[in-house]
Amino acid sequence: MYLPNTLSQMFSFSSRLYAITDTRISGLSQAQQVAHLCEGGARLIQLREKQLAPRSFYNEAEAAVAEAHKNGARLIINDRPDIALAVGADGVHLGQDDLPPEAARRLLGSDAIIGLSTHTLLQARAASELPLSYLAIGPIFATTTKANPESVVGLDGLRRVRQATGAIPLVAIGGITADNAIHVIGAGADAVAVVSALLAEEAQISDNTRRFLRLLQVN
Ligand code: 3NM
Repeated sequence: MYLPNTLSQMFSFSSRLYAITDTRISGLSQAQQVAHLCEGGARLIQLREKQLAPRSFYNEAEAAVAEAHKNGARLIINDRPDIALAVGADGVHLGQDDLPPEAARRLLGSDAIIGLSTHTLLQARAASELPLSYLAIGPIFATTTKANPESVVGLDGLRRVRQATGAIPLVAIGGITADNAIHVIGAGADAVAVVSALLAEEAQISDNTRRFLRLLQVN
């Protein structure tokens, strides 16, 4: 069964900051990262885990979702709809090679937040037809956080994606810092997804988060 995209499946970015965890960069557990990000005011967080076996990821995700929900934040699981479902997360973020969005939607239901990574105008245009809550485009700028990143999209590329994808909420990712975030929003992103500029120094995670949130209060 193909589920057409509907407005109810879309997602309103009440905050323009979409924080993403990385245990390698932060040196912290998933739940610890979520706690620091929430302390700084983050209310939308993605758990990104590329190394752990599914059982360990499940355990980490269970603790992280409890921490997020205690703080009124929504938690999205990267790559794994099964783990998102099992821990009661708010949704899943899929890559181009993960389960198809239609299948994740069937598993998680119409209220789940489901996002998809895209890296080209063609992929973004195709994604805008799928039952997604948002689509992500990146890398906007060069990044060392992701292994083998695709070609840089740039701000002009982001503008073209914005024009080609209609009303679907658009998240920009890759190389976004406190210095360039406002230009990314100006080029049409509804939110910025950020890893290293939030997490690079453990003692600074909540301050960095506050700084981004202050910067992004654009109307
Ligand atoms: N996905 P940072 S770029 C996880 O292009 C991820 O889809 C990307 O990390 C994509 O904020 C990226 O440290 C890394 O650059 C983002």
